[in-house]
Amino acid sequence: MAVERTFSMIKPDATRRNLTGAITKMFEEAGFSVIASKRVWMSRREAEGFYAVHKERPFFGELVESMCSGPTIVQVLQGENAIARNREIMGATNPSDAAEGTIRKAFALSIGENSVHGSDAPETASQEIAYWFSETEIVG
Ligand code: YYY
Ligand code: MG
Repeated sequence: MAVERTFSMIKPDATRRNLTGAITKMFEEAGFSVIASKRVWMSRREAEGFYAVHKERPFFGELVESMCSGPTIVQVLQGENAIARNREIMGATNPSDAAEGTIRKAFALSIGENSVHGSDAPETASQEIAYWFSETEIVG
């Protein structure tokens, strides 16, 4: 299995509750290396651009509102099979469907305030990493 990089974000509902360390620890304990990390309070425009794939969905307005409601931590995680494993560790989008031991099961408040984002495929991982980080900010 190849070493991959994926984009991960700790959302405002989680930074607000001081869960940055607890969530990062769960990724590190699962074997990921945090090879880039910064705290960003995104603008409406940045949030709309980041989630552009969802712009026709009924929840888009609320999603953008919630992503702009406080600081986020954007990170690049590196590890074996990182893209799929990050999704497993996050758990299902809706916390009521999330498995025991996942981040969303432990911390998410609702489907909209579900504490973490992770890329869903190699193409989106590359795009999302490049959306938030320059090459010099990533130290592998
Ligand atoms: O990739 P993931 O975050 O698990 O779910 P997506 O289907 O890509 O949706 C992105 C984001 O939108 C989700 O994390 C919360 C929000 N959302 C929502 O508020 N209500 C929905 N019914 C679906 C998604
Ligand atoms: Mg998604």
